[in-house]
Amino acid sequence: MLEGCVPWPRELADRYRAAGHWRGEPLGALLRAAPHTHGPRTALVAGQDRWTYAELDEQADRVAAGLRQQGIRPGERVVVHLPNVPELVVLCFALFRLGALPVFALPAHRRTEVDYLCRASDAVAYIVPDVAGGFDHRALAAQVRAELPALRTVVVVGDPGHADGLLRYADLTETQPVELPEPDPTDVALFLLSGGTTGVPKLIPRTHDDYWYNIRLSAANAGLDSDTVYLAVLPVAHNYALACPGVLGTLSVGGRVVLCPNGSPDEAFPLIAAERVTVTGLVPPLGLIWADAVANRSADLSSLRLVQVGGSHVTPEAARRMSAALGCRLQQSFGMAEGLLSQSRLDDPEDLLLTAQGKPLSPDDEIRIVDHDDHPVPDGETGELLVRGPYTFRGYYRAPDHNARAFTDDGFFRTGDLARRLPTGHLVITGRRKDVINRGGEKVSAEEVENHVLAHPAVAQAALVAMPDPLLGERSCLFVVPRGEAPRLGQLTSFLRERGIAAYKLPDRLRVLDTLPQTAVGKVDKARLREEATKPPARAARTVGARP
Ligand code: OOB
Repeated sequence: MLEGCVPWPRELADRYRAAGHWRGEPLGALLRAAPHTHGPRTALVAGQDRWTYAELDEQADRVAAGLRQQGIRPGERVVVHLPNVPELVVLCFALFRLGALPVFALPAHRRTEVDYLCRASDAVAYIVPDVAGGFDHRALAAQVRAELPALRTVVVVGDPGHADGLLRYADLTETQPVELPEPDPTDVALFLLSGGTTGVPKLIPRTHDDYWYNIRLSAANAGLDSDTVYLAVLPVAHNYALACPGVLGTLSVGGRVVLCPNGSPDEAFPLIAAERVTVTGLVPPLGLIWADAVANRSADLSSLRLVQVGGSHVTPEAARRMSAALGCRLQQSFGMAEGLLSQSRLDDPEDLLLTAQGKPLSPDDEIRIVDHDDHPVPDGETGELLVRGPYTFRGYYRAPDHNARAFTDDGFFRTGDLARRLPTGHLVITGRRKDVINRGGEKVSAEEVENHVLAHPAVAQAALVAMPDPLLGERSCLFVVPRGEAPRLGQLTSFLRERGIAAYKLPDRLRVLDTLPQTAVGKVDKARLREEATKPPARAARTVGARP
């Protein structure tokens, strides 16, 4: 296995193979199998453009050859930073076939995250759009490249502009396909990013074998088949829309993928009507926006059969509203880039569907729910969710110290999520032990933001916590102890923007205190701060001794 990655122990790997979970097929073949049966069928729709399976397959071969001609070799890492454009799907297969390893950055990521991802993965190439969401990625790419000599190649999808040495994606597609050695299916196929536990996001290696199993399981659980039309609303660079079942799940069964540039009803509803979309995946805030929008316009959503909702907590009431407004079945989806997927079954009774976050997908998902000492809690009680299984990774990339804490001695991953298990095997996710704010599905590592805030000269101490929000579920509240005059929120967010971090990480609210409350052992008392964050500022100021 790639250096810096942790393999499954032999006994477990043998078991997963014997059970037929791991089938020894490289992910590039996921599309290759399809042309025989689905060749002339439409695989991908983006705007006015449509690709058949055969065309997509050929494009992937050409781009694989083109990347190889650029000197990119099997096992090397390529940071892919694209919005929902067809080139992202082609590149995904091109890299799988070449055996080079995509590292998927999220569209919202900016200089700091990209710089970190390139360094942490030792990337040799970086792939960007020209302009996306009003942001010129070419300038960012040129800057990152100048600072990182290991980054040999920058590819621009669209117009490379005038910066030196940026390669046109269109040139890659001109290359004649070449015969390429097949990558080892037991080895790493791609890297996903963790939602963040401590500090910067960690890299999660996923193998061909384990990811394909993830794709197969979730496609089957959502009842996908060649009549499926999947609308990719969330970023395809994220595991949920990529493979749970998402784009790869749909293509694995010969269905059709429709790319949506963003999830607003204005964009999505006409596409649903025009393409007769049957399945999509949303985060809860978007589900609520859609539910409200349906009432106000005459959209034809009658083709929708299943809407997945996941990525952050959904209340039973919100789930009920979405399902009623969208007029189709809901599927709760609790998942993580690290592996485990827990999803509702198509035949779950209504109450379970609304109140539980589904059931783990594989019979070989081993679940433990434990107390602070790693002892299993009594059945039905809440504890931290630990997991081990055929598509749950065994270690973050090049992170042995962190891995020693993130896993038990017998290889169970500590998810940092709090859960209880129902007698039916369904999981109810009740909260979180990890220091993360889940902003409607976008994960913000408190420590990462605090570290940036601490670099501001006016800040002596900083703590970021979640505060409840009716739409997003949570927003972030930053508590600071100033040095001298207190900074304003606008000053801090401008400062953070200048440091080049993704906009969703910017604090939503600022509270200024004289001191941060501490626990008995002298750590910042975040539970107390979370409580304070819910109170009106004046009362909070009195309780924790903030400045007048
Ligand atoms: C998905 O993946 P990530 O890696 O961005 O985030 C994982 C974390 C989980 O550990 C949990 O804290 C939270 O996001 N989460 C949920 C949830 N789904 C994820 N919390 C409550 N309810 C849910 N339904 O977010 C992801 C990956 C694949 C499929 C779906 C979501």
